[in-house]
Amino acid sequence: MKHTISIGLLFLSLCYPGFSQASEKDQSMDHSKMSGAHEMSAQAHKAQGVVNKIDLQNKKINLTHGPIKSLGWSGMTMDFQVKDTAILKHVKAGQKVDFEVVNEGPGKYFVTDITPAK
Ligand SMILES: [Cu+2]
Repeated sequence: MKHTISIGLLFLSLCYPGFSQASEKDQSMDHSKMSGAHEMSAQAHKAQGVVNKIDLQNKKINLTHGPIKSLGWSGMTMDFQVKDTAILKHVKAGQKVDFEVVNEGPGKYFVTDITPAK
């Protein structure tokens, strides 16, 4: 009987990573599953990736990025917002890039710097 209960708890914590974190405001984005470290904002996270699409009108860039350890992210393809589209002038779709991400709240990830990979 005791055995059954602990297996059940293990199952819960494996299937619901948020179960023990109790942070509801992070639920708006998939990344909430990967990290509970969203509180430390304004830090620039360095990453590498490939540009898929640049959307100057909507100030967005779609990137396939590698793992970003400091954010607790694994690699994926996603949209990022940019504040200043001037930083996108030096890169184009299909290009390998080095970039920096700043998290300014749940689901708000901005690319603040992006350059062709060396
Ligand atoms: Cu991502």
